[in-house]
Amino acid sequence: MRTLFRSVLLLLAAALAAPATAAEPRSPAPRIPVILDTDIGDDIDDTWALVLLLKSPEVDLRLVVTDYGDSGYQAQIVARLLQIAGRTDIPIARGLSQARTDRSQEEWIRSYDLAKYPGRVLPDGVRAIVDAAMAASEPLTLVAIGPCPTLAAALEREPRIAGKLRLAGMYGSIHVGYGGKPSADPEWNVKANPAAARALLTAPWLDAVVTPLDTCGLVQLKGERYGLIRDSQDPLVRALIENYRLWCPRKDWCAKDSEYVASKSSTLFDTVAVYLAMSRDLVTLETTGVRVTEEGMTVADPAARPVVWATGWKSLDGFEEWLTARLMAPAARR
Ligand SMILES: [Ca+2]
Repeated sequence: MRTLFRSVLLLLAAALAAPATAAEPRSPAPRIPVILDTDIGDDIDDTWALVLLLKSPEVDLRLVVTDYGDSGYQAQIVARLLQIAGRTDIPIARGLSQARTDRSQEEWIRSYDLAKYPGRVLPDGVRAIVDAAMAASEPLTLVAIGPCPTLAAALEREPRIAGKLRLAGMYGSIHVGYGGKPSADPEWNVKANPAAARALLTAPWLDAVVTPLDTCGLVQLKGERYGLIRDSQDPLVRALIENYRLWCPRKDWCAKDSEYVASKSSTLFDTVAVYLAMSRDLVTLETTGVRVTEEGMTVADPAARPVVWATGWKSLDGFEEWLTARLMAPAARR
């Protein structure tokens, strides 16, 4: 009963967090047009981030670009999730395929035939990014949550896209490393492809806000909040948890703990970039340029182009509550 009561409270919270369109039918809040660039199919947090985008009424998801993976495998995961969400209107673009062997969500798409997907799957992710940015009559928000060779190639092919896009990304480590360690680490998205991260973090975007490990590395749902997500009957959230259950045994640290998936999420790094596309209310910010080293460090450099870094939480608890409420809410409209 307590759980039911809490579900009702969370749904109420989600409703209150939504734009006030019901009260103001003549002037609905404009939605934020978003391009997602994701290395989905490796760490499971990208799947959480995509579901979060699909659950966010503020967002108008215009394009999903797969990056830094086997783009066919990645497109299958995105396609199946969009189909479950009833959002096959959102085009998928295949990024530059990398020779990567990580296919830890493969079981989930093993019998899924991408050729039968009713939506559009564009073969050239670089072109799709350039075309979407240059054709837009308003600034788009680029949610970038993985190593980004496809994005870097798009910037090289058409540098003017930077002037059309706002960046909300998950990159680097400023003061805090993995697991809250009080010194910076080479963060995966940067370390995997430092040249691409350097291109991304120094491009002249309209606006750039990034969650480094300092904030995103601390997000993990546990206890009652996680229990609500784990037990949700919502088709999209069920697909998310199904993916998580299949993914966990493919990661040694998760596989060795038989209670892990039953009791908590993994670290949900990428969900914070999705949040930053909509709001900065729950974080504290620092503005600095960074130098990206070959080892994948992001070192403050006042001479570099400034980026806004979400280096602290005003309320991590508030974020985790918001995230839970969002995932428990019905999927956003088209
Ligand atoms: Ca990612």
